[in-house]
Amino acid sequence: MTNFHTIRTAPAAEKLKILAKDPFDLTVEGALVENGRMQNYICDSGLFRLLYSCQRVDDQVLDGLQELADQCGLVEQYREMRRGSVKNRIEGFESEERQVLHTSSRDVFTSMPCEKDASAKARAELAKLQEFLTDIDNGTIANSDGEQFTTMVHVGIGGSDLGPRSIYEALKPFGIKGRAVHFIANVDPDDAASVLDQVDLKRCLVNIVSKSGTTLETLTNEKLVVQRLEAAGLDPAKHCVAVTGQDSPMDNPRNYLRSFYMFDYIGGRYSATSMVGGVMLGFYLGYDGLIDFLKGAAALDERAENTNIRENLPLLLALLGVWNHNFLTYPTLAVLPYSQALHRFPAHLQQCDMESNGKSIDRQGNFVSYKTGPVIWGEPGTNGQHAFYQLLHQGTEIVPLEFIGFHESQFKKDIEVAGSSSQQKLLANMIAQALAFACGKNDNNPNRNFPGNRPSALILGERLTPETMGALLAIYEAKIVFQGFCWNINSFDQEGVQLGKVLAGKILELMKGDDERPSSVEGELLNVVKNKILKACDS
Ligand code: G6Q
Repeated sequence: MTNFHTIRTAPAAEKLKILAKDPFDLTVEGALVENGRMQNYICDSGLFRLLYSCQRVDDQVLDGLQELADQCGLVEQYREMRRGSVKNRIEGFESEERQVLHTSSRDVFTSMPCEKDASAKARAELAKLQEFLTDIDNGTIANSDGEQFTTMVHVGIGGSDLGPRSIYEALKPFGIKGRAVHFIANVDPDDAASVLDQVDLKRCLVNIVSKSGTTLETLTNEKLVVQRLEAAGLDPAKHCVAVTGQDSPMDNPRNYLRSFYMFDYIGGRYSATSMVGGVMLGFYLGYDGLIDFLKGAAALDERAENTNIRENLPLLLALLGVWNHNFLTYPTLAVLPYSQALHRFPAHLQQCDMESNGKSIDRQGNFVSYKTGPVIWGEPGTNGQHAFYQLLHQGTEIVPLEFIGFHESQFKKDIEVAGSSSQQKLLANMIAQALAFACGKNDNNPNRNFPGNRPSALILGERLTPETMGALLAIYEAKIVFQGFCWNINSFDQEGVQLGKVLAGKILELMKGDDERPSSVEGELLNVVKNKILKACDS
């Protein structure tokens, strides 16, 4: 791997620190329109455009961010990643030592697949899936009464749930008529019960998704579903499908109608375009719909290799994020889709971004002396406007914002009320908010004064379809990876979630073995401390 600068060592970072002392003032009259700012500060990625005139940047800052990207070799590292370099590692310490090839699950749709073996494996899984879906469609695969499967219950958690679920929610209007998908993630038995009570198990395929094949929640829920199938007189092996890693404890094709694979070079939170999301989306959208989704992501991956930040949407979004977080020192980022269909997308981004970039040591194992990933949160607009926007407008915390919007609605079922359609009202609100946050409003009444200079970016697409959803997903995946490279952290492991898993396992063991079990949670807590379980996890 080539040695690149990082945000700590890059000369451009020093320049940006100075520029950050006097950032562009959005509240000055005419500031947003001077020098063609509104027209110039647009980055076009084909399926999406990024409008960034409401950021506190000018040409000098953008030049500085370009230098930072060049000095840190952000695009070079992204290219290396797509071609199979071992990016999931911490030098000199035991770590996962893996390639990072989530893009391989869609790069068969690019002009030149990047890593031959991974592309071939992705192609093979897709071919298997296509055959499976055809058999479901033509009734070769059916239930014991010869009836078609109409419903899929997707069982998985974390990366095996959040991405797929948010995409399913986003693409509901594009499903095959008569089909539906339900999700079970939480080990809370009420989650499974509420889903299983509302489906006709006879017509259900159950998709058990776990890369490791060892996740407590998923294995528990699998047992629960299997029990329910058996109780209904159904053969689980004729209803259940598995998506797992090759050779995982779940890799046992005899237990399943079909087994699909994902690979160790695809991290859970980056796995939505692999079979982890693919089986469910293929069932719901049909094979062609799934391919449109993958093509959208692939198109974006290719464009993310452009070294010019003004032409590379995810790279620019990443650098604007670094500017806001590291140089202007804003601690969080809100993603606000003005699209109800994207209501679970912020939850997916929360995982993808915070699990990837919530790190305090660099790729050489040193504690970092600068901020890494921000706290990510968000909700759809306009709903959020009637809730937390008060703090965004007038609170003491400045929160950079990423708005996501579409020109057209998905269902195209819209009416005109008071001279405008609902879609127009939605977009008008988004634009109004961006301008209000940027420009503020002077008022002699301090309680009605809006300080402005609250930066935002608009990510705009034509319509939310399988293809644009794929592109949007890939924009954020690439953004997260670019930021991780800039901060010189490993965005591909998640040691931080391991401790809780180990500890929960030990506490469960303790609960099982204790004849005189405490009758309350407080009692359980005391028991854990007395038994020095936390200490035991040190070793
Ligand atoms: C994602 C994380 C984590 C993982 C879940 C489920 O990057 O590793 O969220 O996806 O813990 O893991 P399994 O797919 O192995 O069940």
